Parts: sequence; structure tokens; C-alpha cells
Amino acid sequence: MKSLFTTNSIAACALFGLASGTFTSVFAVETVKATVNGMVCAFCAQGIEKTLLKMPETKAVFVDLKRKVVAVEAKDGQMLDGKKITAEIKDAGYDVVKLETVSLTVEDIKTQMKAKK
Ligand SMILES: [Cu+2]
Repeated sequence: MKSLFTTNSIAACALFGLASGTFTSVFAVETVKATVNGMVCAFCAQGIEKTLLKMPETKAVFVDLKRKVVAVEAKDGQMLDGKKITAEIKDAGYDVVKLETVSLTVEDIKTQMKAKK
């Protein structure tokens, strides 16, 4: 098992993920929804998605270019750090104008956005 992981923290996260996967309903969904300025094309959206997916606590990312929305869903039982997410997005060259935590999954937000068309 040990040889599969490069660091202890990643191993701990992976193990926790496996363990919590069997009783997912125990934890409330935590998703950070950000309004981001500066995204102009699909590559911007893709870049932000990739950056945020690199965080060990990220389960899923959704980017809506037209509405300037970036949503990050935490893995079960894990916490998202709004400051860290803001820093990651800023480092990538974009501006976070609003940040809120919602009890929705990324899929829920996707559905909402589609419905609002
Ligand atoms: Cu772009």
C-alpha cells in the first residue's frame, strides 16, 4: 500500500476517501461557489478547472464561462479553504469577486445553470 503513494498526506486522503465512500450520507455536501472575472474562453475555464482539481480535497469542479461561475465540491468529510481557492484562481491570473459556500453538489449547480438558460 505504502509504495502506491508519494507522500503520507496523499495516502491519508486516499484512505479516508475509501473509508468514507461507504457511508457518504453522513457528511453534508460542501461546495464553494465563486464568481470569477477574467475568464474569456474555454481554455481559461479549462485551466481553472485543472488547477482546482489538483487540490487533494477537491471532488469535482464546474466552470460556467458565461455566468463567470466556478464551483468546487469537497470530497466527503473534507473542508474547502475559500482563501486557498481564491489564491489558486488569482495565481492562475483571474479575479475572484465573490465567494460563497453552498450545500449543493457540482451536479446540482450544473442543473441549476442549465435550467436558468
Ligand atoms: Cu482563455
